[in-house]
Amino acid sequence: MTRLHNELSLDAYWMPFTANRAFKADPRLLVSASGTRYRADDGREVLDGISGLWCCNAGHGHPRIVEAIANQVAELDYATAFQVGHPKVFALAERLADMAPENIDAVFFTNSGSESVDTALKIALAYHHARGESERTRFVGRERGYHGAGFGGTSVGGIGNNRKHFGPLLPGVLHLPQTYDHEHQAFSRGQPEWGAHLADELERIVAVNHASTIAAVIVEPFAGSAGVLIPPVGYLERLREITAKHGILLIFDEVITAFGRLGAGFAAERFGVVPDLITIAKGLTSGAVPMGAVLARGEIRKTIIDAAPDAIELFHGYTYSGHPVSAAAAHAALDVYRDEGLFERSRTLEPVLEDALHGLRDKPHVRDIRNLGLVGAVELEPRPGEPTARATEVFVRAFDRGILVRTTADIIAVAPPLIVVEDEIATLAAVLGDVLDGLD
Ligand code: PXG
Ligand code: PLP
Repeated sequence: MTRLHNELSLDAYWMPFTANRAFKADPRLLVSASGTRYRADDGREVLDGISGLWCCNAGHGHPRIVEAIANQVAELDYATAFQVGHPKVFALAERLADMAPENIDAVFFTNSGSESVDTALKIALAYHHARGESERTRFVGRERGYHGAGFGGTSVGGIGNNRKHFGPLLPGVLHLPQTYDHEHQAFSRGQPEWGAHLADELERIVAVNHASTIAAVIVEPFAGSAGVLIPPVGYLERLREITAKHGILLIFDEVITAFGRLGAGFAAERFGVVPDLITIAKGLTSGAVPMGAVLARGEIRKTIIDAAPDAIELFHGYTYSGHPVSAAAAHAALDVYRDEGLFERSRTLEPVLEDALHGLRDKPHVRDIRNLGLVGAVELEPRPGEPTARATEVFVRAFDRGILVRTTADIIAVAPPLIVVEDEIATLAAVLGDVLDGLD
């Protein structure tokens, strides 16, 4: 069959987070999708093992989401959010406030996770400023954290490759140690028992820098991009205690963890730990159109608004904040999550995915397997002298065998749509197992 890319110039497109030369030498094109499956340009079906990119939680092309988008673009394609509004976005904010943990009831819309993170960092600074503590300007991120590609998110992020070419970034940023430890955590099912004490490093950071200089701590409830690092039992609780004690805001970056990935609306709910700010994107619209948001404690917004003269209180926003088409898509995605019970489904499938992945334990090169909710990772021993090569080979071979996964370093991540069925989870694990069997 003629593959589309033989007739298509691939030259002009500068691909994001991609090895452009390798891709263009051996391109992979997806041309359509429905449910849990993509179709590639050679006609093959590809099972989506990573929900697009951790975002298509309701699967692809859900008729209710498609219809909502089509109707909305015809009815009201765009309305500025600056000094004007439209009804759906107000209703969406109410819905998100109702879903969010108690006291988190102010919603600021963005278009992506990166914008949500930069927005949350700016809100944290504005909040302290409004309280007369404008010397609180430092942010604390975490090693191996990913918080998007903006300058703020890159600064608090903790993945060296993402930072190394971009100069000094935001001043004053500090990083907590990462929470993964092979010796103490390998092959944990669910949250590892070991590692809560790593949160105490925040006390050391506070002691050295003084709480009065620190605006906020930002962490992913589990680190996604860096390879599925699950928080140790008690770790997030301890971060919450220490931040509260020192008047430091706690931001949960829930761009991946919200909307059912952990079997609940938010990781905050699953872990029973309530931060001050939550960043979301991805699953908010099930990935169908871009949208993100920051959810804030009402008191944070009130403080900023009350401190301002009777004019614009927060000088921040985006042309497409609260875009009508995105708002319509988000309403439809939330309807689907509710009506199809997808968060509960994620909880039900959690042990199925756990058993399937841990069944790969004795395959060649496997160094660790970990999981929580409907997400898991298989970490491989790197090939000597060729880090990342093994996992990259798994990615390519799995794709050729009709499975889309995500790899980072030598870690294979899986996070299927919440509509996945047990047979598909079995297929996913079986194909990965075969691919590992055939690997040098
Ligand atoms: N925060 C977190 C926790 C994320 O996972 C972002 C922010 C940025 O969102 P946008 O929508 O601006 O991309 C993300 C995005 C990977 C991978 O390697 C993960 C993401 C993006 C790209 C690749 O798994 N997550
Ligand atoms: N650059 C220019 C020249 C602009 O006029 C704008 C918005 O008006 C932006 C950047 C920001 O774009 P957005 O609001 O879509 O983030």
